[in-house]
Amino acid sequence: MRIVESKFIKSAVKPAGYPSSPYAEFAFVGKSNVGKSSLINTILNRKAIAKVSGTPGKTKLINFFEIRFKNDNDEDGFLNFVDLPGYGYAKVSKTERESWKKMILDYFRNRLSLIGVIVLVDIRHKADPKDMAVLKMLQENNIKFVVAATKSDKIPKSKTLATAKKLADELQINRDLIFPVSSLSKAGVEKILNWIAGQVL
Ligand SMILES: Nc1nc2c(ncn2[C@@H]2O[C@H](COP(=O)(O)OP(=O)(O)O)[C@@H](O)[C@H]2O)c(=O)[nH]1
Ligand SMILES: [Mg+2]
Repeated sequence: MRIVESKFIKSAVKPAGYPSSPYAEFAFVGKSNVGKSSLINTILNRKAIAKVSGTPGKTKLINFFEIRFKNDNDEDGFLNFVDLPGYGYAKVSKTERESWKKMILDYFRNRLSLIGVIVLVDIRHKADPKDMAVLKMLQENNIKFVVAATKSDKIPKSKTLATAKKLADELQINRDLIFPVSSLSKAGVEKILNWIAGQVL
């Protein structure tokens, strides 16, 4: 799969606001600042289609993007990418946490075109119960997922694989479902795109 072009479609909060696009959809979810917007930009070869923020906890909307790609036979195909609002920012109130959870669960349960979710975790951090709660939501709703262990450029290359495996064990997921990635060095980013391609092609 080769990305040809991508464009922002719209932001939404509730299912009524989701775009009525029929394309297979992939969503990116993870804690604020984990690197969701950066990974989307890197996969799409764009500098800032998804807004990268220095201030965590800023994106409170579900952002939809439309992607045109070429498959291996050079035929056109379309996908949607979704940048979901981040979680786990220490300063948010209980009410905000609850509304985040409702927004995400509504999305997981109501978005019929949703094919798979990329869950991002920082490769330097221990398994976080908040990430595990998201993985549980996905498993309970039979949604396919893969975990991108982000910012792999921040740890020595020699430790990347072992760290990712350990993280998979802590998260209680199959070790095949975790990929170390870096939006800075672009390491591993192709693996995420290949996983996406594998779900639709
Ligand atoms: N070193 C490094 N920094 C990253 C990487 N990805 C994102 N960042 C930085 O982490 C911060 C948050 O990134 P962002 O994509 O906005 O995270 P989001 O809140 O999950 O969307 C920004 O300062 C990025 O420059 C990465 O792969 N390596
Ligand atoms: Mg973001």
